[in-house]
Parts: sequence; structure tokens; C-alpha cells
Amino acid sequence: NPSSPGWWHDAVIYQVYPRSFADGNGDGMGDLAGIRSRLPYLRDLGVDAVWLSPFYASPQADGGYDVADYRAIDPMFGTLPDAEAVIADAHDLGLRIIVDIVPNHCSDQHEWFRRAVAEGPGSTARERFHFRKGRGRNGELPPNDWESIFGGPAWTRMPDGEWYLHLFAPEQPDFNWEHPAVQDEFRSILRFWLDLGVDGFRVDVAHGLVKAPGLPDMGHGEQLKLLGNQVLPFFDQDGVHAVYRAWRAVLEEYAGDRIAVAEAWAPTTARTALYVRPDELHQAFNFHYLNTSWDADRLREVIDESLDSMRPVGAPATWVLSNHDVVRHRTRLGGGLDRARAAALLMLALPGSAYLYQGEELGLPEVLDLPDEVRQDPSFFRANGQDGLRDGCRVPLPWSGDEPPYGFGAADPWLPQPADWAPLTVEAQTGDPDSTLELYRTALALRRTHPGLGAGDAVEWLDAPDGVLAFRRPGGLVCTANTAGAAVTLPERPGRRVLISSLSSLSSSPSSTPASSSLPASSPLSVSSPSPHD
Ligand code: ISL
Repeated sequence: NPSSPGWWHDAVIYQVYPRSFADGNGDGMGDLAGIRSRLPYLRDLGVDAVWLSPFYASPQADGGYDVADYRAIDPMFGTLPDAEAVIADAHDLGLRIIVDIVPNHCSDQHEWFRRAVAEGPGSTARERFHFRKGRGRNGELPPNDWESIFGGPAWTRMPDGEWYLHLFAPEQPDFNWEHPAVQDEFRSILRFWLDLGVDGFRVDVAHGLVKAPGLPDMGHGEQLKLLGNQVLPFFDQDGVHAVYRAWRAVLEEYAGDRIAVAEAWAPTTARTALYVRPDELHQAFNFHYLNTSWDADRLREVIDESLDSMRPVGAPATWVLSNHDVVRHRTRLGGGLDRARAAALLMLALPGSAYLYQGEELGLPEVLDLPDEVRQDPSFFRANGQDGLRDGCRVPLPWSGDEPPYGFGAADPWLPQPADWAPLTVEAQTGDPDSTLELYRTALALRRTHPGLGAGDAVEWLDAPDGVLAFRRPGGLVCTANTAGAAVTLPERPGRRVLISSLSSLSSSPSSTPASSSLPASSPLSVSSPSPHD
């Protein structure tokens, strides 16, 4: 039906971080064969699409976000036929596949950068990147004061004296997006993957590609904030939108509703909305929501602001709690597993599209005690105010068994798994109605039987006591979340029944439980519906 909104308006999209999902060949590193073998698990979980973080040929200086060849699979992950098999199997199972595209920078081992290094100052090969002479008497100072997101200057000096720009690690040189060859190359890369059948792209650092003309100084020495109101000469420049208009035209060449989602850290939701105008990308991650604390007033404010900012451009709001760059929400929100479960149900009751990060459906916590010598993340940036590297959310998934590697693969996983994860495995949780995995399965099934849960672009707030969020969704479903530290008493809602609750005791006998009049302290969320006689 051409008049109904596309599949992506209310899709639940599951992020796979390939190194840590499942290891098919027993070398301790996740791979495409492992992903392929676990696709039925994702179908049974009930998600609509799978986003795969990079699996391209890469020296892995930044977990594959340093791409040496955008059209090749890294041997560590498999082969191009393996990728085709994942796409084909996913489609057979009714799952869509979204791949990561990394256009801001490549690897220093990319052919173009190697040529730029070899051909030296003044060569045309250098024009595809940002090479500059340094400041100071002998050019010994960086060309400007930009800082890398990972810390330190955003410039590295070549032995020949020129400097090149890298917003991330020195192994990740930034492309010069003013250069037509760069623009052409990425349109061609999009077509390569679209021809292979992918359903869309997650655009890495979508706000970074275009730099302010002349590369002016930032003007202050402040440490970069993950999400601030700073206007920076290398982020969220107006010129970036021409790139996405060109990409949208490529996506429209293909049948089947292919989409792109922007990883755009813009300073405001209004700026974020510019990336999802009708002729640009389809969705943008909502990092404002991710950064919101578990507080009813703040949540309500950010939910409204998110919906309000997307409404004028007609793009769906998105909701995300965890990804491979931030502390897992079970740990980040504080309040333990109960709060993590409530936050998940709240997210899945909101209109729009929700992103899950592998392992959150198991209630995995952040691994905080990884020894320094096993860590591999090049970043030192501060996530949500907490100092931390990003390895603790990338620990390989526990699938089965009583001890590491918990069915992840045959060998020692590339990051060690905690000794106490046996109760968190997929095997241990499957069939246990109180488990977090079954909570997610039930919630995702409810989104299918009650399509109103993900539909529309507004929520209808209901009066609620302090610390409680309550809203009505289409079909008369009411969602209630208690963010307060103590039990609250809710008005009686006769004739209603609880469809799902993050607190297992409330939903254990769904058909007979009256709508809760008392919502216990541990921040549960319930979704209730009118009874058939209501
Ligand atoms: O831009 C930022 C702050 O304003 C950063 O948060 C930045 O957008 C973010 O770190 C980008 O992350 C993505 O690109 C990185 C990679 O290390 C991450 O894993 C990826 O998600 C470089 O490719």
C-alpha cells in the first residue's frame, strides 16, 4: 500500500557488533558465519531488521570503523559470499539487513591514503584528504587547534612535513568531501551494497563529513563534549546536507524501501531533524533520549521534544538506549536490572523506531573490570559523563553453558567474559517467563499484535503522580512507568488488564490480574489494555 508509511517508521532494529556476536569458525572472534547461524534467534526475538557494524577489510585500529576497502570483507569475518548468504538467509526469515557505512574517514591502509602518502606534497592524491602545512616557524605546529574525539590534536605530521586531518584516531584520515572523486566513490559504494541486496545503511559520523571552509580554529581549548551545544567547525556544517540529498537519490533508484539512518550528534533536536528531511536520510539516532536520566519529568520532556522535532519533517522518532559506544543502559541508568527492563518497555511503547543493541535483551551489564592489557578501544572520550573506554559493552555474547566462552565459539573470546554470566545466557533465559529475554520477546510480539504501539507521531499523556509517566497509545493501551524510588498508588482503572510488566509479578497471570493500583518501587513499567468488556 503506497499510502501507508514505510516499514522503517515503526521498525525495531537490532544492532550486531560482529566481533562479539557469535564466532562461527572458533578463532575467538565473531564472524559472518556466526551471525548467519544465529539469524533464527533474531527472527524469534521478533525484530524487523538487523544493523551490522562494519565487517569490511580493516586493520581494526578502531574495531573496523577504519575501513581499508569498502567493497571487501575482512578475512577475520569471512568472505563476500558469506555476506551474501547472511543477506539471503535474513530475507528468507523476513529480516532486513542494514550495513554500516563510514564516509567521514577511511583507514590509513586504504589505497587512496597510501597513494597520498607515497606521492607526497602537492600531489593530486593528497587532495582527497585534508593535507596542510603546519604553523610555526618550521611548520612544527598543527595547522589549526582542532582536537580529535579520541583525544589529542586532530592532526598528524608526515615525515615529509605535511600534516593530515583525522577527527578520530591517526589511523583514520578524514576524506575531503569537497572533492568530486570522494562524492562519486561513495555513491558507487552505496550502489555496490544495494546491488547485493542490503535494505539500508547506518551512516557513521554523518554530521562530520563537511568541514567549515578554510578549516578555522575552534577557538577554545575545551575538551570536546559528546553532545554539547557547541558549534564546531568540523561538525554539523550546512554543506553536509547536499551529500545526503545525493545519497537519497541513489536510494530511490532501488525498489523495496531502502533506507539510511544517520549517526548525527547535532547540538539540538531541531538540527538533527535537518538530516531527515524528505529528500535526505530516513532516520537519525536520538542521542538526546539516550542521554536522558531515568526521571519522569526529563523523559517526558525529551520524548515530547523528539516527537515535536520530527513531526514537521515527517520522519519517525527513534529511540535508543545502548550501542557499542556507550556504557550499557543496565549499568548506565543505575537501579539495576529492574530499571533496565522498565526502560526497555517504555522505549518499545513509544511511537517510532527503536534500536536494540546486542545483549540488552539478555540484561547484560557493562563489564567494568576488564584488565587494561586486554582492552582494544582506541578511544578515550567520555561517555555520558563517565570516564571510560568502550570495550566493556563489547564483550562477546553468552549463548549457552555454564562457563566462558558460553557457546560464543570454540576458543577464548577476544575479550574475556565474566565468570558469573551463566544465568544470563540465551539458553538459561529461554522459556523462563521471568527472564529479560522472554520480556523482550513478549514486548516485541505485542508490538506486532498491537501495531498502534509503534505508530503515529505523538503520545497522549495522562495525569500521574510525581515520578510516574503515564500515556495512552492507539487502541486504548495505557503505559505506566514509575521512575520514583518508592511505590506509588495509582487511581483504580476498573476493567483493565495488564498486558505486560517489567516487574514479572504484575504480568504473571495477564488475564486475571486487575490493573495495578499500586506500582511498586523498583520502577516497573506496565502496558495495560481495556478488557474485552471495557
Ligand atoms: O561526534 C561525536 C561527539 O560529538 C562522537 O560521539 C562521534 O560521533 C562518535 O564517537 C562516532 O562514533 C562512530 O564513529 C567512530 C567509531 O569509533 C564509533 O564506534 C562509531 O560509532 C569513528 O568511526
